[in-house]
Amino acid sequence: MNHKAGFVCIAGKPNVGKSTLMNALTGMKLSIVTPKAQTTRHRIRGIINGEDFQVVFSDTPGIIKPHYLLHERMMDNVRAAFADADVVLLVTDLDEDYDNEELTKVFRELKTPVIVTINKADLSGEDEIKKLVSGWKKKLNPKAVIPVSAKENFNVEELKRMLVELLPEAPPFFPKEEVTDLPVRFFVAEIIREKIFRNYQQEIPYATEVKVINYKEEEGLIRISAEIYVERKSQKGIIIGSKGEALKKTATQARKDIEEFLGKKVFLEVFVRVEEDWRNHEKKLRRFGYESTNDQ
Ligand SMILES: Nc1nc2c(ncn2[C@@H]2O[C@H](COP(=O)(O)OP(=O)(O)OP(=O)(O)O)[C@@H](O)[C@H]2O)c(=O)[nH]1
Ligand SMILES: [Mg+2]
Repeated sequence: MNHKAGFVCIAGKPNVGKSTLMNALTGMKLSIVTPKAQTTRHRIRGIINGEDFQVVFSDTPGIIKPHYLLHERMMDNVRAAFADADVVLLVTDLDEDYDNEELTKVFRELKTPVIVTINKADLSGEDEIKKLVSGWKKKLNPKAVIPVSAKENFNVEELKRMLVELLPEAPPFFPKEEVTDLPVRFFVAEIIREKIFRNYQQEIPYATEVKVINYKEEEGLIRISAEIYVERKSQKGIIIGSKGEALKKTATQARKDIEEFLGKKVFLEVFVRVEEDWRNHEKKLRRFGYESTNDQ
């Protein structure tokens, strides 16, 4: 039997629903989703298998102009995902202007086949979708333009079939029981970061990083310690909140989701620390898992 396998890079502007789509395509919740832009900072792989196929999806950070070294590292992660992609899935939403030359230039210059998805179709009428479909066809001449709703699971199966079709014949790249290549600790830290993005406003989520410092399986319980890093002392106060209530709420929400993710009872403790200027600090970024592509 012929076996298809390959890499699909999910890319586009921030907040268009790339992570929601990755979760819908894989049927897992590997990527965190929030209403705020720039939620995803890493390349997150999600792997799905059939008897005769394997698709390795990469969810990536939204494409932006870098203002911090952190942003440059995020864009390095996007480039790395482009580099090994067999198919690029450009995720757009209804607000997106297909005349955005800056974005379309990136995708036009790719040698890899591109599929354009118009996400959030649940929020739109047929006429608007038709206009967007023909606009993207003219602009990028992609393999296909397909309206989807990642949230409502509309056209997601069709998109998956289309992607498998475009993959080359190859044996699987990862063992068939693996669903990602990232460690459990990464996903635990991401779940905590999701709650921070949802609970705090303005600069706070963007100035925050999370790292799991201890992870220990005990009988019937997983004991986890994590550190939340902010850039300034004043931000630490905001994260903790009056009488520690804000942090308690965040930690409780995170613990519940981590329990669901791991399928086990979890004891979670979180500490808040100040790491001055971490977003622009080479070594601190490396410690948080952001490698420069020049390092590889
Ligand atoms: N109505 C609707 N909302 C959606 C859909 N897909 C995603 N969203 C919402 O759009 C927002 C952003 O979703 P994400 O999946 O985090 O977007 P992203 O492109 O990964 O964002 P970044 O990681 O910040 O670049 C969230 O509030 C989602 O619930 C959809 O199909 N329909
Ligand atoms: Mg995302």
